[in-house]
Amino acid sequence: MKFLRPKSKTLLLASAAMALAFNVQSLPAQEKPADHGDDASAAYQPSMTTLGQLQVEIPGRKPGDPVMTPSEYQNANTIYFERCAGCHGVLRKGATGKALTTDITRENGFEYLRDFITYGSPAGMPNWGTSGDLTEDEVDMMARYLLLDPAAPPEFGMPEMRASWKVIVAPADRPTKKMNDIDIDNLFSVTLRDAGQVALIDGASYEIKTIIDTGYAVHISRISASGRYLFVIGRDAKVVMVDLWMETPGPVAEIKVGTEARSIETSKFEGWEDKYAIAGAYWPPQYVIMDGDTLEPLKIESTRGMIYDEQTYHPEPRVASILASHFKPEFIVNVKETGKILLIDYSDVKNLAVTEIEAERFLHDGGLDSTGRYFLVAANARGKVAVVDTKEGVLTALLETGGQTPHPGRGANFVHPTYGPVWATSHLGDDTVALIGTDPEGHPDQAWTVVQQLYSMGGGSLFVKTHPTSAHLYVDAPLNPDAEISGSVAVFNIADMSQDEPEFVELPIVEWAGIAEGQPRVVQGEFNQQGNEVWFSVWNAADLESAIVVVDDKTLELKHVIKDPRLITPTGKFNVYNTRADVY
Ligand code: DHE
Repeated sequence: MKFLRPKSKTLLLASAAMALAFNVQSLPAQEKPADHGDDASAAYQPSMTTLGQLQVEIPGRKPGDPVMTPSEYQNANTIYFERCAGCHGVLRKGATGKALTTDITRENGFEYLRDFITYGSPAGMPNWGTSGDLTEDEVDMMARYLLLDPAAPPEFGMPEMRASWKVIVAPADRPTKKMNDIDIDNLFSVTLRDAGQVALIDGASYEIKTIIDTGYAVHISRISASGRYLFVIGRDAKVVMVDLWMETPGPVAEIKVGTEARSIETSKFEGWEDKYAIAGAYWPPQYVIMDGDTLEPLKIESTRGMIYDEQTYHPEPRVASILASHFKPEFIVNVKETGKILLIDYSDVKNLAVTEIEAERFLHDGGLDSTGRYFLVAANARGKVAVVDTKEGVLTALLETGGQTPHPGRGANFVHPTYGPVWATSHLGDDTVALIGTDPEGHPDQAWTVVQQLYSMGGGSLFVKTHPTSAHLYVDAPLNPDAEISGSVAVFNIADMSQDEPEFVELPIVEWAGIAEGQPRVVQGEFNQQGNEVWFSVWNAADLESAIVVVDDKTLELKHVIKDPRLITPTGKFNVYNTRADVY
């Protein structure tokens, strides 16, 4: 079943949608002043839940400090890390939001802070009080908390990493050949976010082969170049390494690389396959290169330093996406707050050579073009995409996508009927999809420019997807406040893109899943290895039924629904072959 939906231009989202990224059940009552500018992109900010759980003490008191009990300070600290630190920073020195250090907060005073938290601001601060997200007492407590110095979370260096490091099955005790009959290249590692697990699901039979415990609020999976090892990272910065050759694939090593983290990758350059893994942390701001067989931590590098343009010091620049180059023995590490893209040469870890590329602030997610040579990464809060030539090690372009808050995931590569090879990104803040030319040789006039803007179902999109064999581009919108939109996927026919305003069809994925309870969101398409099926997660609240819906890419019809009580909050899906070979 499919139908057309009228095209809408820009659709800004209510702040309620933001909370849904992390808690799909809660839809706070809205009583917003009309001028608030908080949309989906403003609210799609990291929730530093692991940091919020740390036990903290009130830092040394100063004369005039507000009265606060230790338990109030602890509660306020938890709320700060879950809801505020994503924008205002762990140390309150500011990121996309303003700095909230005590020199500033004390100048403004208690009443100003209380009103600001209650009503929000047109610049993007949510109205925590009037939205019902925080009670009056909580707002009062947060205003007092901000008048006290922040409690700096602990560092996490080599002693802490080594203490957390476990080799569960030593390399010598692992199988010397594949011991199962699983078609590993067509296996999907599926994030079960709130369960802290991944499900390994067979791409042909849809059978759940096994469920593996991983880190808290598990985030993404990446695969070693050979396809043998699967690496999973949780938001608590726990990395779990799984051997897919074992009779039943299971963990062979684990480590914690910090307190908060989001990204993991493995070495892919010829001759260096499976040699190293790298993980990046939000806190402390650092990355670590690890042995690819055991996760032994080898080298930790801090990302603290100067912001690329103003050259002022930033104390906590988070590591966002990491990608392995196919052209050099290098990892491409994107440092959010300083706006630097680091090319880390792992051929000599002892004498580490790092090329530092000035790009743009707030780098987030991205992927390679179809040749694997160019890396395109969104500086999402700046509405831009930076393009790095991984062969030459230079910034090739920095362009505006024309939409609000690009969020490509790894993006989508296809051959446009008019403009040749392009890479696509959708946007969190509006319904546009930007198609960027990626062929400087064959289509020099179009290279690194937005050649076409498509209009999809609405704002709140997180991921686009296609496959080299597919004739379609899929665009989700899980953060859109309209249940019909967040429960569907838009599909553009690539051949139609020669028209000025190509239409799309909308697939009612939640309806196909047959889930009546809750307001599940459809998130992240992922193709099977052959490229004839695309899988979507139907992401419901943790205590409600979720599912994975498999769509036939040729007919755009429902092919299969995977349901199982163990499929709790499925979100990202990583097909082993497509992930290791960067097919997207
Ligand atoms: Fe993600 C990728 C950070 C919330 C699902 N996410 C990424 C990457 C980063 C990131 C830096 C790129 C990793 C890489 O390529 O190395 N994500 C963040 C956040 O900071 C944020 C906004 C808030 C947070 O507190 O974590 C966030 N992410 C989410 C979700 O709520 C999602 C939708 C559901 C979930 O499981 O958590 C989510 N993020 C994903 C997925 C990818 C991802 C599925 C990988 C996409 C791919 O195709 O590779």
